[in-house]
Amino acid sequence: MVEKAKSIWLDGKFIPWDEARIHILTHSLHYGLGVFEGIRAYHCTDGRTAVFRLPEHIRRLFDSAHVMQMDIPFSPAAVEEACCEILRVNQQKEAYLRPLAFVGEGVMGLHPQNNPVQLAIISWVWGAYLGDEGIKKGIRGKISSFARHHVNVMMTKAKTTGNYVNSIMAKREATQLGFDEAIMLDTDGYVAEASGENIFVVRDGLLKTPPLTAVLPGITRDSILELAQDLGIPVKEDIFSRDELYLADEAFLTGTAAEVTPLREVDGRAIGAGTPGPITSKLQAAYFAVVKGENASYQKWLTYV
Ligand code: PPE
Repeated sequence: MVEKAKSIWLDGKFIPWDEARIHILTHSLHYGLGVFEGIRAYHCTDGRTAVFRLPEHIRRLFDSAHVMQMDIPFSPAAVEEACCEILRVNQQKEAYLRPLAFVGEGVMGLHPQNNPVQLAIISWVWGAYLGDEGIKKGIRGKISSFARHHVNVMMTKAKTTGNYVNSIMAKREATQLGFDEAIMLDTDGYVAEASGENIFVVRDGLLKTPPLTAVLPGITRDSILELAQDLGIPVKEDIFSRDELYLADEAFLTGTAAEVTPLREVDGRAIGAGTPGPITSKLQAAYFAVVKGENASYQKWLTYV
């Protein structure tokens, strides 16, 4: 259960958590056209609270809305400010923020031209997405029988609510079979991403991640690519196959919720020694130092509340 906070921001107003309700005719509920973000605010080592890469997340929210032809009736600056304000109102030192733009009541059917676009921002406390044990020791992944979206079926650069039906099916399949997470191949058969994370592999010191053609342009992915370059780790954005993943020395998943979670096994094959490898551990430590405000060179990624 999500632990209730005091308020939820809805269409420009703070309302009590339990009163943030919508009508059953809300268009998005029927057809899956909504766009959202997942953002983390961290309790920094110096005691302050900082939102990680807030402008980049809000930009992606507006990009998603643009692709989906939804006009969010607030400016990006106003949404950024509302994200900070909800943390203050809810007195949360650390939280996960969920801006969600959706199509409200009006006409039904597939052409909701004049239905209002509504915007909610929810904040709740969310621990390690793939478990405390998973983030330390690594998780067990399974290649999904469900393919990731084709570029011309769902728009993968948009974080659209309906896209996640595909993720839910994959995640359910993987967990029902006793695995922690689903790893999805694209429609050409190459490794794409996990149900809610981007994926990286390491072999002979080279860090590799699939190109952005048909995966969500992850902000954690982007952060890891920049951190790796700074640490002198060679990186390459390139397609790779399922057996290349099996043969990786190291592999890990990245996402706002999942942060940097090592993969210790895929389809019953140990990845490397079956424990988080040195490059994974180095990048994970670097990521946590940055989000907690411990790295002076990366203050640019923090918005203090
Ligand atoms: N791919 C997918 C499909 C995805 O959902 C996410 C985020 C990413 C990659 C990584 O993106 P980024 O967070 O910008 O690094 N998944 C979000 C949803 C989690 C949920 O269960 O809800 C998240 O991590 O917030």
